[in-house]
Amino acid sequence: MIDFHTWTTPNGRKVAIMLEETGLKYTVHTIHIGQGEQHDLEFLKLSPNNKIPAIRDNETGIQMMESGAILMYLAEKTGQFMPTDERARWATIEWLMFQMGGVGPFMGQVHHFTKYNSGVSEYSEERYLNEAKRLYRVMDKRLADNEWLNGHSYSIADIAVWPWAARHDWQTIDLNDFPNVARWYVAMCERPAVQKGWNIPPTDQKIPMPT
Ligand SMILES: N[C@@H](CCC(=O)N[C@@H](CS)C(=O)NCC(=O)O)C(=O)O
Repeated sequence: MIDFHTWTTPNGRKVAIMLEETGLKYTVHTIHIGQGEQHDLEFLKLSPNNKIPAIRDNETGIQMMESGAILMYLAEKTGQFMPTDERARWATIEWLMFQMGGVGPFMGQVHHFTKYNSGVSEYSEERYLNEAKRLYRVMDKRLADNEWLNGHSYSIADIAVWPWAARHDWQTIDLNDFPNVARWYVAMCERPAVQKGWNIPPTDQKIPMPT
């Protein structure tokens, strides 16, 4: 059984989707980040960086923060969503790192400035939205020739990126401008584990669909 500490955000949803996809048994512990619960001392023991998601695997005693590391751990534990072929495995890690170093941090800033603090800093809104658009172009090119980001099969790289693309409405991004991303996005929306993972913890938010 895995203890899963999370909230209704893209980084939390990556792990929720992975847990649903793998069929692992888990218990959800909500950390309401808007109410500062990420700073509770008990949570800090699990996540020294004060951020969700974090897990404790009661089978191995391993506990961990950082969503990318957690996805790799769960992939290794279950032998799922990380190809064993050497090239495909490294391509998966490559695109997972693209998410961790680019998509997450920069799109997170778009949410901060464009969605929540619009009008505070025109420079920041423009800078981060331009970078987000550039990242969507990179993905669109990749997905023009590949069904999945690693060029091989559905993997933790797709699971890591999708929850960020699922905020395209917050980012003022029209997915129709990125038709290959839109095709990939809709294919993922059809997966039951993605739909379930979106709703962990339960939320009244709906998965935004391209119009
Ligand atoms: N690199 C971390 C980022 C985690 C992260 O930014 N989590 C956000 C929610 S999506 C959070 O807990 N924010 C609370 C805070 O910053 O106080 C990961 O991928 O796990």
